[in-house]
Amino acid sequence: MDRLLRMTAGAGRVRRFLAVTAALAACIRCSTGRHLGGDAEEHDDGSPAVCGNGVVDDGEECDGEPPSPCTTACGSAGQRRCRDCRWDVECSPPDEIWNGTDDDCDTVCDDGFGCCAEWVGTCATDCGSTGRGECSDSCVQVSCVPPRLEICNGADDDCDGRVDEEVWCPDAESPFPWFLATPWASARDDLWASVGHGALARWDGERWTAYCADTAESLLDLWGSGVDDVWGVGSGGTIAHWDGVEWRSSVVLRGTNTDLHGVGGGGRADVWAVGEGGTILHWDGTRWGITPSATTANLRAVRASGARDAWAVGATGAVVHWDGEAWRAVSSGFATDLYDVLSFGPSDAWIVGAEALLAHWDGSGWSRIALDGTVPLRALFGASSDDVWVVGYGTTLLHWDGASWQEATAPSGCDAWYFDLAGTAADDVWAVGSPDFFDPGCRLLNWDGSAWLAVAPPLSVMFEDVSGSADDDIWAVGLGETGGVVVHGDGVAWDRRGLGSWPRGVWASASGDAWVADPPDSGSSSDLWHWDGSTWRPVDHPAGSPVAFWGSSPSDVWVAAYGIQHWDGIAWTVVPGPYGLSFSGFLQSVWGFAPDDVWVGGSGEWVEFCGDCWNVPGIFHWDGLAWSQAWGDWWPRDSSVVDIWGASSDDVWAIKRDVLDEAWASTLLHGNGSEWWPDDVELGEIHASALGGASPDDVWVVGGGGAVHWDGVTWSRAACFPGLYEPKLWTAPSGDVWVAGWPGILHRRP
Ligand SMILES: [Ca+2]
Ligand SMILES: [Ca+2]
Ligand SMILES: [Ca+2]
Ligand SMILES: [Ca+2]
Repeated sequence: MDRLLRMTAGAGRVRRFLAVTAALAACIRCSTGRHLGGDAEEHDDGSPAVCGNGVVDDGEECDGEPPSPCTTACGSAGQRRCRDCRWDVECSPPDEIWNGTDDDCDTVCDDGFGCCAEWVGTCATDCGSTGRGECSDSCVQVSCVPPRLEICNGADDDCDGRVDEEVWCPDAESPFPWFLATPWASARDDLWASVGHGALARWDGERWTAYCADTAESLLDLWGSGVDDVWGVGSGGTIAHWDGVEWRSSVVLRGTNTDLHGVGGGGRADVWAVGEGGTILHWDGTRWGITPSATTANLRAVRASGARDAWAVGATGAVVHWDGEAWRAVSSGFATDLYDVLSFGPSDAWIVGAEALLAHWDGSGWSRIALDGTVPLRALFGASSDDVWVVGYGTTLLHWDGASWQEATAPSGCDAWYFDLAGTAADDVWAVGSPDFFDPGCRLLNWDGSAWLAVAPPLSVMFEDVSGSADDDIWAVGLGETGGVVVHGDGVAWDRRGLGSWPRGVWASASGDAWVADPPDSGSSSDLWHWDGSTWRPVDHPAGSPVAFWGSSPSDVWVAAYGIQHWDGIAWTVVPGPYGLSFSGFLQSVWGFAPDDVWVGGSGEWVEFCGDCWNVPGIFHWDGLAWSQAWGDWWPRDSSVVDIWGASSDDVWAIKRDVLDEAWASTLLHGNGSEWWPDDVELGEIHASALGGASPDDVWVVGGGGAVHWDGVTWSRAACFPGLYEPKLWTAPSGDVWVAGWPGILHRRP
């Protein structure tokens, strides 16, 4: 009953309000002296227009109309009001709402809410790194997710408090990157290149930084639509994506394990990847899917000028074209392998290939450009249809100006072989060439619109060995441009000096006590140098060609040479071989655990027997009194034990390499103190040259083709290992690993 009374009372208030409003309106109208229908008469008799009478008189734009919809300067739905009988000149914006756009035209999207709706992009993480965030709630600020993998930048990217951990980072001592391939640029200060085994290098206009793409596979091509959208493809169907914050490959569903060689596209939601057996995949902005390709040829490259024009080329002259509906085979008439394609539209495309093949598509057929020689042409880049570059094996740099092809000049002294191109404009083109130890600055050139200029820092040292006594006392040796080089790292910086002519081995016995082997084949004044904490001095030793060391203390150091020799703190002496005979094989590796527990490995390159010597490849053990052969490859004798390392005398690993095999096939041997056997780990692509570890369940095997890691249970291939030639390895008790090879040093923090 009470409720009914209240409702009735409420209804009464509404009725009273309406009555008052009507009366007021009537009053206003009355006070103007007007009434409906009287305007025409007033106008006719020349009386002045009256604003507010609801009639649009001469000189008025409006009078009492409701606001009219309009589009604001910032694109939102606004209103124009009738004020003083004139329409607003400006379209008034509405209040801001949470919709992903700026409604009130203050340039800020969804201000007053937690974040801009549907926003996805880069943001600052809690630890100051660049992360990725999204706005999915009107009241919540963006939660900024840090990258999962470290970038080699001296900073903590994943916000776990550790800097550059668990990635292989190029050391500052050695200018990086060492091997450049598959360049792609989004801007003058944003150049990417693959540097092998899942590692990438990025040039920001001032310096290079190493990135990890979370894969052990090398990325064979890169292409992107912008600074925050770059794709890389590689062997085993690998597809990696850069979103502006991090590279990710493990999460990309790709639908193939076929080797992919090329990637290119027309935009962010239109990307093609091509590979073996005519494989073509397409990214539609959401997912990758297989597309019928009209060929079974191995495809090497793909380029698109838009959604309705893409070309893919490959082995034995294979060309297919995408017209927006399907891929269709287009006869090239050439039987040679094609390596790259460039398209400006359905009637303007270029291809290059083996045997100096360069041809143009005019919409109806291919016409070949006559060139001297038979060098393969490798890559194309064009800023516009009258500005096209071609590089090939050799120093060839060709330019099309819309009328003719001309040969361009590399910087004076540069005779690197240029094999790939990238660019962003007519005056910003990159050419990548082969690394050359003696011609280091020429491997990366930039065209500034008028000349090709060398850009890359010089390669510095062909590192041969690395050793240390702690993670703040590391030595590395090698060949520099002007002779032997020894560098010492204190964990912060490297100190570099010349020593010897071409040092091959180094050993840190303790802090302030180190040895360098400089074999006599390089014409050095001494084979062995000793560091006493303040200076290097040559030390006499029995003849031989020392290469590898191990020691338990400054007064117990062994050097593998032409035989094995021992330092007791005072002098070097030859240690007799097994059965009292002398070693004559070339020993390459030595490791031990105590003065009476030492292992050496050697080479069996020589197959002839000698009367009183051991020349088979093998592993020998010293028990304090004599050597015994622990393992030996009696036949064939064409292998070599190139490195030995163990966590303890009953847990020793060794790398046996087939020295006659061009691919340097290697096998990992494992010993338990009484017998040795080959381990199952696949080292085929690794070309293993060194091993080491910090504990029985933390062992690394590295080579020119990457690295594998033993965690005590399984071996796994290391992701993101920048290419190095014939690396050596040293592991600190801390778990820090240094790998030194040609032409640089990698450091992996645990
Ligand atoms: Ca706004
Ligand atoms: Ca808004
Ligand atoms: Ca970290
Ligand atoms: Ca970092």
